[in-house]
Amino acid sequence: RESRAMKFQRQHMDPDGPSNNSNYCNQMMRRRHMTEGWCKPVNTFVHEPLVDVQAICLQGNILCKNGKPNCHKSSSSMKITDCRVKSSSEYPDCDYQTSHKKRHIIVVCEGNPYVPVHFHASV
Ligand code: UM3
Repeated sequence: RESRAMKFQRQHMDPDGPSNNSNYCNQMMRRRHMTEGWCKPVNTFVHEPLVDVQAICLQGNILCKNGKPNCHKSSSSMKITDCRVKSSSEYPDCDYQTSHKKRHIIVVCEGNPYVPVHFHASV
């Protein structure tokens, strides 16, 4: 079955992206299986090498909102795309707004090896 680390990569990693079109989120949210059973409301894709995103687990240790100490903030800003479901979207026709940004990202890391398992926020 899919590990939490693999799930993070499926949901949040697109190192070679984005293809610059406004349909990016509609295509990617479907291709990465986040439109099955519901339209996942908010999801961020990161356009940086996997090793650079994994390295965030060794950077700035911060408290997560739940009080746990395993949140980490990237020391540099990263290329990301935020996908947000439109209010007019109706399952199963999931319709997303695509926003390209450069932000610091905060991920939750777990396990051995200690790798990203959850996308927390961008700041
Ligand atoms: N989420 C993003 N980007 C944001 C905020 C939230 O992808 O800027 C995702 C991460 C969580 C979900 O999914 O929203 C609920 O917080 P995940 O645990 O599968 O990564």
